[in-house]
Amino acid sequence: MKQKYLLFSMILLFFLIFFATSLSIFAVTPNLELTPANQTVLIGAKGTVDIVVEDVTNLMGADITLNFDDSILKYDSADPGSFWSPGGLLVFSPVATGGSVNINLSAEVANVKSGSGTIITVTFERIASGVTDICFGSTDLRDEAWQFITHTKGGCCSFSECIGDFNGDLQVNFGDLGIFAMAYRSTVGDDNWNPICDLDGDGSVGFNDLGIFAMHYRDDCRP
Ligand SMILES: [Ca+2]
Ligand SMILES: [Ca+2]
Repeated sequence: MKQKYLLFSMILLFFLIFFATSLSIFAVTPNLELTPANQTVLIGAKGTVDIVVEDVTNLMGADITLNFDDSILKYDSADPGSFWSPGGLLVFSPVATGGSVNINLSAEVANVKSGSGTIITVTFERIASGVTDICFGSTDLRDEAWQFITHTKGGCCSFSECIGDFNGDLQVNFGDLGIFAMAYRSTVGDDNWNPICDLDGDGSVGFNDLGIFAMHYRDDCRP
């Protein structure tokens, strides 16, 4: 009897592990990204950031906050992205306060969409010098039944005057290498995490970022 119980428990455990594994393999969690990860925007110029959703099912509403340094960037405008076209949005309401912009949107029932694409584009103007990043604050996605859609989100994106220039002197050299080395192998939340060193915006500072940094090493962006 005891053996039978043990056997039953083992079979149950096997199935639990099997299902948990297969679920994590087949279930794709929707993700939000900011692209491009890095762009060059000089003082007085504007740069546009795409808020991209990946692998979403029946997206109807979104409430997304982006945070930025308002001593360096000024919010300019926001527009619905190509994900929603053809068709329109019932609500599209961007509100900027200090160093953050909140965008609230809702599609018509007939225009609920699935898949991947740009849901919002946001334009900022550079008003001062310095490397600066734009990051997700709170994000809320809703499906056609207005239920919360569980999702992940990528790292920040940054505006530089010179890609690879982390100390803002418009040259990419040894000083920047030191800043990069400090952040190397860090991910969001680590003590040595530094979003400006995440040049591909994937939420960690790694080999790919080193490659991008190496490509720009010795760049001189001074006017
Ligand atoms: Ca520099
Ligand atoms: Ca990275």
